[in-house]
Amino acid sequence: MEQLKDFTTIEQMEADTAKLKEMACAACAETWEDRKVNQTPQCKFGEEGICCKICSMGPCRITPKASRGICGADAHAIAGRNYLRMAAAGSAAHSDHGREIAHVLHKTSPDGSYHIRDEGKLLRLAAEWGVATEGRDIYDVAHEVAEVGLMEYGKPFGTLRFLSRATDERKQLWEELEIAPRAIDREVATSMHMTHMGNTADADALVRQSLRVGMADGWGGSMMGTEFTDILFGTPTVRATESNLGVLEKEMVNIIVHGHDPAFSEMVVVAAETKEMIDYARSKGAKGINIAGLCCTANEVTMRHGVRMAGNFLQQENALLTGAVEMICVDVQCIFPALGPLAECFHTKFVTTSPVARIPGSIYVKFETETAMAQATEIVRMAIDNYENRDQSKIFIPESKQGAVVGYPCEQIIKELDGVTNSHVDERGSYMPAIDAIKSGVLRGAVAMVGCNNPKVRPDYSHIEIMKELLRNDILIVATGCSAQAAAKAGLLSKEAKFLCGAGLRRVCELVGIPPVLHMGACVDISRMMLLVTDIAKDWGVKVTDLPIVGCAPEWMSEKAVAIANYVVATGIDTYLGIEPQVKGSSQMMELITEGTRKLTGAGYVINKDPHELVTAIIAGVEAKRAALGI
Ligand code: BF8
Ligand code: SF4
Repeated sequence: MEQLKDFTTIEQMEADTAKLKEMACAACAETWEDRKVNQTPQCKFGEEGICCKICSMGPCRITPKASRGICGADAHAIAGRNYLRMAAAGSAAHSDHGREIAHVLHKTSPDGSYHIRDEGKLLRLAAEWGVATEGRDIYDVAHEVAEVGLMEYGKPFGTLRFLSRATDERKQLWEELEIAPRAIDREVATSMHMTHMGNTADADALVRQSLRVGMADGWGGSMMGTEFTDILFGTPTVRATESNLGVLEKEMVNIIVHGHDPAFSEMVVVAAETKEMIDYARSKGAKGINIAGLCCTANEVTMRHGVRMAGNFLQQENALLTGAVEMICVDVQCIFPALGPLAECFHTKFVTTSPVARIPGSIYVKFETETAMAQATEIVRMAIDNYENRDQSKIFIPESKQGAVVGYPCEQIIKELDGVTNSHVDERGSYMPAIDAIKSGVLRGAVAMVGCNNPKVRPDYSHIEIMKELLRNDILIVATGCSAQAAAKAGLLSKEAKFLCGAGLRRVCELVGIPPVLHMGACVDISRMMLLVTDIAKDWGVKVTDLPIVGCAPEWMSEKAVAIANYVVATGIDTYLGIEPQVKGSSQMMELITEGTRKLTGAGYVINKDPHELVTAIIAGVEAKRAALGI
């Protein structure tokens, strides 16, 4: 008899947090919940995007009696410039992460810390970029591919190479709109230039540049980050893992890797698996070493090693509050500076590794590619040495955890589909089985669930509620980032989640042998989603904008999310947001990001703070696309 699995509910997750909060009070520690109270009410001008401090004549704020800043900039110019700066910062962050990975690829060698794991992918990319491979050493090819990739950041002429992967319709449109991104750094610099005092004050032009700088990320830096990470550490394949704080082990040395760039965490994982380190941990009275991940670093290492996920963004403090973490080792992005003072309330060692993310209260170990493995081993040793400093009275590890199946990049999705129908038509394979399922109505469509969680709303609630409703309505989900981890915590990445699905989606899951929410990776891997949608459109023979496929970021918070939302919309995919972009003080900006871009790219934002209303809008949007296709 089939049984409904015991899925962790949001209430159970909140009960765990409440108990951990008690531990925090006992340890005199402060968490984001306390700081949120201190920050309430939040600044209205900031919230509406109508505070400007880009020159020292300001700050200027738009009010009923002051409709312009001192220079004459109005609400539309101010909100538009702030918005573009967010997109530019987000693009810069993702793309700089991609650049770091390119440098690691450039340093690979047979006897170094970093090797080529996916030769096939490297050779395919070399062919795509016209890099000679015949009779050459694979490492020579890798170094040249890395150099060509690095040139994408600063080349003086032309547009980005990866744009050639898009549909002809998109390529032509981007050229016509003059939003095809040139060199990645150039789009970031141009955005900063445009928003300097005394430059663009026209909201429409600012939104167009937001699309362009966003695409420099999605079809540039992020895509490169994804491709090069696959080449270095292997293209992910399906793996079983677990998620939530219950993955921390009472009798093992717990090391958490947190951030985004997997170059160093990969080494930490490898070092922790060596006999030398395991023996050392045992000699200190631990049963072994337990590596767990947070945020997108977790997504990266879970897809390639099955490393378990301790949780997503707003769970980073909770992890330390368990009192059972010997070390939290971070790289870049989404790291609370609060971890410094918080770690001091416990025995936890807080290690920062990147000059890009220096944080007071941490031990700084500057990660170098040449010495990565030796440094990782030292760090693991430091964590083991810290095991004996645990204060047993401060330990509480919640039991909640769920099984998850992860690792569905495009290659894996194709492989699963091929397994069902043998539809392999060319080197890439075909999405026709999925397309047929959508055409017949067995699947109504697909939604890409992405993005952070955010204290502005009940954390994870919107992600989970929206996903469950989509599954009930036979809508397949692909997920990345903290959204994928919210799904994992709620059991939605398990194959048993098919019991939450409508009859059609459940049948597909059973036939193909997949969970109904497919984990595609970290936030840089939203670039995988762009290629997935592009290739589905090509196989189907329709435009991207015609597909019953949309994106949703119900709890987004970061500037990276603004960059992402812009490239998703530029790619022709409607994007449903549960948090309002900070432009409400400008009627023009609100119109431009919802309806204005629709006239340009065929897609725009739909914004609704109520998750139930938002999912109703998503389903209506998917059904409207179906109706327009006549299916
Ligand atoms: O890059 S979803 S909170 S962890 S920004 Fe950060 Fe947001 Fe999480 Fe990954 Ni993406
Ligand atoms: Fe004020 Fe204009 Fe300076 Fe902004 S750029 S701070 S609106 S004077």
